[in-house]
Amino acid sequence: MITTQENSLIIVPTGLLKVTAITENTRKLSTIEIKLSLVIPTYKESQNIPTLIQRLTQLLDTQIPNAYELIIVDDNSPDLTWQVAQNMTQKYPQLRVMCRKKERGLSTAVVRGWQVAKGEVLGVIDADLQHPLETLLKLLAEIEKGADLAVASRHVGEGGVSDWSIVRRFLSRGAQLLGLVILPGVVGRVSDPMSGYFMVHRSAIAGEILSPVGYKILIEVLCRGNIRWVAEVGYVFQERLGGESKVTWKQYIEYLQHLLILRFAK
Ligand SMILES: Nc1nc2c(ncn2[C@@H]2O[C@H](COP(=O)(O)OP(=O)(O)O)[C@@H](O)[C@H]2O)c(=O)[nH]1
Ligand SMILES: [Mg+2]
Repeated sequence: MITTQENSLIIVPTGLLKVTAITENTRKLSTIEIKLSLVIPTYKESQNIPTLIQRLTQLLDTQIPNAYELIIVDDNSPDLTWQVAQNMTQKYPQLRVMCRKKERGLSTAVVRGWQVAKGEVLGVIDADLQHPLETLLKLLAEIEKGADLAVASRHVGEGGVSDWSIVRRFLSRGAQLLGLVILPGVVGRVSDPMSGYFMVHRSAIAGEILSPVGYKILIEVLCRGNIRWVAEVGYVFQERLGGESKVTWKQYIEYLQHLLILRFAK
């Protein structure tokens, strides 16, 4: 049985992972202009959603009131993350929720979210509060200055990681190095190609068929998008608020696969 609550979820786009341009017609038809569409991919993040949404809206309401939307794309999490989010939509009308049942994976979730987005600026942020929210304003400022892509980086300026083990630091840098060897012209354009925290101008990816594998949506955007100007903003990667990381060895294998697919696509 489909409940009314499920009915008000966003319909999941199907077919190619392609973001469309905003036409003059759609612009004229929409009553309010959305500047920023921020996608939050989730899997088993129910503990973090209330704090995340409350803090995000508090921040964005002071800066760009009524000009943003938050799009949760959940992969039918067994802890009912989508439902926790859906229950908040009355209080937070700028919050929209998608629950995917047929597709899985972080990167495709992000693109599916962008496909239903209304904004000119498309962003992504983790749900676990590891990405400091204030950085959003700096990223948006870079896009407004004219950047096609603004990446939050752990390796520029004040950036860093809070208290990562040696093993985790090694794996992260190793993955970056591997990327530099396989796809130097793409991975070498940013100091933190592993970042999952960035904004891209819709026009830079509109019409491109994206086919990301695994976790690293930024590499897909850098490679297939029409990115001329890249800006970077330093940030310190925080500890998770609640729940746990979904990263396993599978994501490292998928990363390698993704790099190779892009290498031969070029
Ligand atoms: N929709 C969706 N989201 C995911 C998936 N895997 C991870 N996420 C979300 O992506 C973000 C980053 O994942 P996380 O496990 O915290 O990665 P880490 O920060 O690198 O340890 C979080 O908001 C996760 O809930 C997935 O398969 N599908
Ligand atoms: Mg995380």
